[in-house]
Parts: sequence; structure tokens; C-alpha cells
Amino acid sequence: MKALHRVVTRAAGGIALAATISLPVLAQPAVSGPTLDTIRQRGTLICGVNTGLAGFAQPDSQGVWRGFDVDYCRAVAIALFNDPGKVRYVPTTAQNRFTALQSGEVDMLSRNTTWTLSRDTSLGFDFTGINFYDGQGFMVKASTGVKTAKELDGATICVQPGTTTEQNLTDWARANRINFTPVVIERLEEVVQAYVAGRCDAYTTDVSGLAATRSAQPRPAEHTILPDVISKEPLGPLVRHGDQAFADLVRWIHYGLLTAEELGINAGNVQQAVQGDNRPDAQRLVGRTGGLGRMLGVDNAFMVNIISGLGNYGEIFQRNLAPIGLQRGPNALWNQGGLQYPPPFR
Ligand SMILES: N[C@@H](CCC(=O)N[C@@H](CS)C(=O)NCC(=O)O)C(=O)O
Repeated sequence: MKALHRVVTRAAGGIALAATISLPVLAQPAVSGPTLDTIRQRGTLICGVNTGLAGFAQPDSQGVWRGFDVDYCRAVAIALFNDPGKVRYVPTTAQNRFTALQSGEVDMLSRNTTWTLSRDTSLGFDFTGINFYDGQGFMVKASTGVKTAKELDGATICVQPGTTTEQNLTDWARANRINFTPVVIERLEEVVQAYVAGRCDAYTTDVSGLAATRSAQPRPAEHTILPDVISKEPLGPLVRHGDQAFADLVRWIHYGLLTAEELGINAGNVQQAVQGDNRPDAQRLVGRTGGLGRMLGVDNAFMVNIISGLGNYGEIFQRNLAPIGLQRGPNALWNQGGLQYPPPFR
């Protein structure tokens, strides 16, 4: 209070006032930053994605990248260039993804990466939100008859290095006095092959990754994802420290997609919403009021363009993840029993 009072009195008295009003407090800050500027100059977003995970990021038979994580890259390209094609996809492994982002080889990672304190701080990143609440599970061959994770005492377990998976497995086994032999294999394809070939009794990763891998097997029913979930894996896009404007953009695209679902605005009706949806929050989302796009350094209609091209969060989820057998579960909206809760789009 005292400090505030002093500022006010000084501001009321001549020279000090001039100094105060010369600060650009009321001006709209320039929406720029090193990453954002580089992307704009280059005219293409470079998005680090998975090497190949059905439903999340995988090239289709024409070589076009498809998936839930890929749609988040596209959404950023639409916001910046009004063109979902202005993305270069760089496949990254569990092991090399962080160096790719730190070194500037990619602008962002949109790739089943768990938000942890150390990644957010000492690795130098900013997680922009949680677009998929996940947890770690185990998959076994149905023929083993194994029904719960505790039956894995004495098992060999396939796992990829450089992941939270590896750390959780150790913590879980210790806490539950389970002995296991880890089979640590760096490449995703090889770890899956090792599991399929029977070199390990179980494969462990995020449940989403298990569902993706299972769906890609010739006979998915031969593999069982055990009901146990041994960790929290909040997954979402991340960017490098040092460019808050870019982080804000990626963050508010996710919240915009959730807000659209909340409001029932989807790919099929978004143009009608622009014309005639008079709900104040719908008007802000479609950029008729509020000027929110400009605050992020993009067109006020950015969410209209994203929703027309990709749909809202629910549509992106259904299109990409329902086919691999994932249900909304914790990823339902907060008012439908889930955890997805966008802060106010205003
Ligand atoms: N969410 C965990 C695991 C993420 C992860 O990288 N999982 C593996 C297995 S699904 C993967 O995507 N590997 C792809 C690759 O290394 O090419 C983490 O962030 O550490």
C-alpha cells in the first residue's frame, strides 16, 4: 500500500508524472519472440512429433502425417499462416526429443511427452497445457493369462530409455516388492518387436502408447492391456524457455479447442456461429468481439480457421483416438466428468 501511495503522489507531481506516462503501460505489447519471429520469417512451423504412433502421429499411405499430436501442429500453422500445410514434421525418439527442442532443430514438441518439474525447469522448457491425461500401464500377451500387474513378479519387462516410464517402473517395483528384469531398448520399433517376439513378458509405456501399439498388431485381441495404471502422465505440447508469446499461442489454441467443445461449436457449424451465435463467449471465440487473436499476435478469426479445418477438441479426439480404442475418460470436459477445463477465453 505504502509503495503504491508513493507512486501515485509522485505521479501527481510534475517531472515524475512525465516519466511514468512515458512507459508503454497502456500500449498493446508487440507480440513477438525469438521462436515466433523465426517461424514467421521461415513461413513454416517445425514440429517435433513421434517416430510413429497410430492415432497420435504417423504418416499415412500417402506419406501425410496424421494423428492427434499432428493436429496440434496443424492448429498452430493455421493460427500463424491460415494454412495447415505449413508444417515440417521431424520424427523424434524418446531419447533425442529434448535435444531436438533445446538445439532449435524443432520449434515445439507435440509428442506424448509428460510434464514434469525437471523438464519444465532444468531442461529449459515450457509445457503449454495438458491435452491428454494419461498414465503408465502394461501390456502382455493374452495367452499368458496374466490379469494384474502384481503378477509380473519375476517377469522381464520391455521399456524405452529416456522416459518417465523407465523411472516409474523402478519406483513401482520397489514399492510393491516386485522383482523384474528390464529389457531397455532405444528404438520404439525394436522394443515392440522384442515384446512381440517374446523377448520380454510385458511391455510398459503410457496407456495411450499401449493402445496405439496394440491397434497396430495384426491381431490386437492377442494382447491385453492390464487394468493397473501406475503413474500420472500428463501429456501436452512443449516449447523452449524464452518465448512466452509462442508458449501463449500454443497454450490458448488448446484452450480454444476445449472452449469450442464446451460451446458446442464444431467444424460443421462454426461458420454459422460466426454469422449468428449471439452468446457472448461464442462471439469472443470466433473473433467477433474481444480482439483475442490480436493479443496472441494472430488473426482474430484464428479459432474459426482452426475449428473449420480440424474440428474442436472432441472432434480431434474422436477422429484420431477412437479408432485405436481410446475413450474420453479423464479427457472428457470438466462438466462431463473429466479433467479438461479451459480457463476463460476472454
Ligand atoms: N510419456 C513418457 C513416455 C513417452 C515416450 O516417448 N514413449 C515411447 C513409447 S510409446 C515413444 O513414444 N517412443 C517413440 C520413439 O522413441 O520413437 C515420457 O514423456 O517420458
